[in-house]
Amino acid sequence: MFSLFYGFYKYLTKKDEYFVLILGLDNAGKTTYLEQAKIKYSQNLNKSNLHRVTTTVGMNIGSIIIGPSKLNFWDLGGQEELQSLWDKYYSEAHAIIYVIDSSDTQRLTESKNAFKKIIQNHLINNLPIMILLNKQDLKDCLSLIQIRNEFNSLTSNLLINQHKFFSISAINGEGIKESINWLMDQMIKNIDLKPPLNSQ
Ligand code: G3D
Repeated sequence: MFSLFYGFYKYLTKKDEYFVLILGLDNAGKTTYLEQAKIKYSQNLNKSNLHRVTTTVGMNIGSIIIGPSKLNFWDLGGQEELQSLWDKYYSEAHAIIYVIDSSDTQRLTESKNAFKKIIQNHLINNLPIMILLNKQDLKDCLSLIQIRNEFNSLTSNLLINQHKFFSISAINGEGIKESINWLMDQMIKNIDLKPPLNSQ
């Protein structure tokens, strides 16, 4: 009898696991985005966690549950010497989030170059790519249209439905749910090419 109930319990709690990389230059707001996502999708975390965010050095890991799916985020360090490690994670990933600091016009070219390297790698072919224009709360930040135009020469090589730009403010939590919902939908649509792992 116990094994019957245990089997049923296991069936109910089984999750489809997806792995999502959060990439972008250091200071773009990757860790803040991850912390906000955890807050938005969990009742146990509160905003005070945001004050403890420090720039990503190495890797931060976090996960959220959305219905029958578990999204595991790998927030990788964006410093130049750490960017060479990003491609080690591509084969495991189901999607990529690329975070840009919209207020940092001086580093936009550097960010474009880092993004170019990502999309040139064949391992990310067919993966959904979400480009987050962060820090939209700051005055004088670049708009979605301005950054999209800047990145157009690169994103024109991607399939239309494969990528999307979102204006967000990770610190205020604006755009977090909309962006994650889009990513979730894309990963589900992509299930034949990149199936999730099943786990407990
Ligand atoms: P990283 O993980 O990409 O390196 P962090 O970046 O998440 O550590 O963020 C770097 C800095 O940007 C942090 O400030 C953080 O509070 C700030 N930040 C992140 N998102 C936003 C945003 O949407 N708006 C604004 N105004 N700031 C943001 P500090 O001062 O701690 O370095």
